[in-house]
This record gives sequence, C-alpha cells and structure tokens, in this order.
Amino acid sequence: MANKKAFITGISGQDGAYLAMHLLKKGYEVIGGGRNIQGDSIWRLKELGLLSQIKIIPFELLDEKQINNAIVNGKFSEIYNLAAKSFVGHSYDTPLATSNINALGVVRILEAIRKYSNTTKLYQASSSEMYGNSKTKKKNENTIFNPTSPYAISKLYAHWMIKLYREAYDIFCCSGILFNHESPLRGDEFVTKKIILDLAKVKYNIKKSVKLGNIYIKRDWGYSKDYVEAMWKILQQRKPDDFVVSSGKTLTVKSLVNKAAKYFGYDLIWKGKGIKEKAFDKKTKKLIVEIDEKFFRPTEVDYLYGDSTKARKILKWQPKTDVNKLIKIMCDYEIKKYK
Ligand code: G4F
Repeated sequence: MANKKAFITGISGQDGAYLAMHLLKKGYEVIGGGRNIQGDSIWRLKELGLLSQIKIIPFELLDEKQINNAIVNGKFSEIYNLAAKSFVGHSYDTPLATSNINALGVVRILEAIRKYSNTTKLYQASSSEMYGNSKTKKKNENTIFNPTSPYAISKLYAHWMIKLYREAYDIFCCSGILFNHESPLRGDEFVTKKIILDLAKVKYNIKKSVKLGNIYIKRDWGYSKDYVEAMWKILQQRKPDDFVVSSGKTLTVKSLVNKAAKYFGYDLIWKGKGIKEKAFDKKTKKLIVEIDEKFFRPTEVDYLYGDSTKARKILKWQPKTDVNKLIKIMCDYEIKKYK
C-alpha cells in the first residue's frame, strides 16, 4: 500500500475525519482540503489525534484555479470529494451556493482530473436524499430518483456527471449513495446529534426542552465510522461503479428520541397532536420534547430505507454498528462531556 496518496475534500467534517483515520491506518499519505482550516473548524481532526499526521491545504469548490493547482501538483492516487453544503434545511435558503458548490464544484474536479490527472480515482459523496419521495420501499442503485430539495437536486446533478465522465472519458469515478450516517462528530444541527446533545442539556438543566420539527419522518441511520470503510472499498474495485451504503433498518425521529431519552433516565409519554405534541418524563412529569414549526422544511422526504445488497456482495462491506449501538455511542459521548 506504500506511496498511495489520498486527497480528502471536506476533511474537517465528520466523514472527512473518520476517513482520514481509516486511510492513515491503511498506510496512505493523506492530504486534506478545507475552506476554513484553522481554530474550531478542525476540532474533529484534533479529537481523533490526526493533525500531526496529515497535511491540510486551502481548498474551495468554487475556485477552479485552486482545484486545478491542487490536482496538478498533488499527483493524488485517490480523491474523496466529501466537501459540500450538507445541511438539507439550509439549502432552501441558499439554493445558488448549494448548486454552485455541490453540483458545479464536482464538475470542476472532474474537469481537472480529465485534463491533468486522468489516472486519479474519484469518490463522490452522493446522497440518499436524491431518492426524495420515490415510491419504491427499499432503495437500491436502480431506484428512480425523485429529489425534493435544492440539496438533493444539486447532489443528483453531480451524481449524473460522475456517471457521464466514467462512460464518456473512462475516468475512474464512483458515487457512494450513502444513507444518513451519524457519530459523536456529527454537526450539532443534524437531528440525531441535536436530540442527544439537547437531551444532555435538559438533563443537566442547561436547556428547558428539546425542540424538533417533523418527528414522523423515517430515516435509515448508520455509523459514519463504518460508512467511510465502504467509501474506501468503492475505490478499490477493478471497475468503477456506484453503490448504496445503508444500514437496512428504518425508524422515525420519534422512536429515536424515545430510545435516546432512556439513556438519560427518561421514560417518555407523548401527549397532544401536530405542533402541540409534547413528551414528558413519566415519573417526574418534566417536559422533555416540544414541536416547533420553525424546524419543519418547505418539502420533506418522509421515508428513507436503503438496500445495500450490492455493496454487501461486491464490496464485502456490511455495517458493524446498528442504530441502538450508535445511539449508545453518541449518548455516552455527550454524557461524559456534560457530567
Ligand atoms: O438530520 P437531518 O438534518 O438529515 P437529512 O436531512 O436526512 O440529511 C442528512 O442525511 C443525508 C443522507 O440521506 C445527507 F445527504 C445530508 O447531507 C445530511 O447528512 O434530518 C433528518 C430528518 C429530516 O427529515 C428532518 O426534517 O429529521 C427531520 N427533523 C425533525 N426535526 C429534523 C428536526 N432535522 C433537524 N436537522 N432538526 C430538527 O429539529
């Protein structure tokens, strides 16, 4: 494995940090790209103790010249494009930036590879959001996409470009269609982290209640640390291809709240309907969860459930951490922090 050189865009994010750790263990030289590579933004790399083992360069998906220079000078064997505007909720407020970064940013990378470095392999972070409200129950690589947010549409554009560059120019580029994947390193605004972080704050009297939007949507949640292994495996195949990466279980936000609340010693009973619905602790009658309209999205993906049979068969990949174990890992992390 000596001399393999990987470039990870978005290295300071949850997946970037876990992937850097994974590749370092495999003996790669790891270079990371980031927009803001100082101070707080690199806390995940610090937390995993990786800073001294990687090199970070400024990298911006809007900047064609910077991308070309990085790819010409880097002579990377593999590029993992994890940089994106990744919060679906914000994409409604920033459709132009979302499209420019998530969609055109990928074409900038593909063009740089095609012109200057056509043996470099590229992994693109595609998303289960691209399925939107597709009618198919379990989604696989052949399911028809029906995106329902600026974020999902931008990711689908990039997804099709990856396929085009593979077929038209013989570039080794692949998409991993990842379903939701979480960890203690998740950003605070994503629902799993928000629930667990805010439950800790309620428990230790820093916050009055957990405020949420639509708690009846279903997601297929897995562990980011497991999923980065699939990203790497995707680029180790003989032929480039796209793969669904999912846990194969789906549950509502509400049941995730119920499960997480137990770790904080709460047994929730729910009362009321719609935006008046609230959850109280059965024993103490303390208010724990409220619904707040401001966390509803203009359009919603109601149900996501992945079928990762192809990844399990061809990549020999399977998740090691189910949703219950994941919740425990995330709760333990916050409890340790706040205690
Ligand atoms: O945690 P979320 O913000 O993740 P979402 O929108 O599913 O997207 C994540 O997973 C995708 C893969 O499928 C990635 F591509 C994407 O980049 C990101 O990582 O929200 C999950 C669900 C949504 O349906 C949302 O409406 O939870 C619902 N929800 C209910 N209350 C909430 C809240 N989401 C957030 N963030 N905050 C709430 O208060």
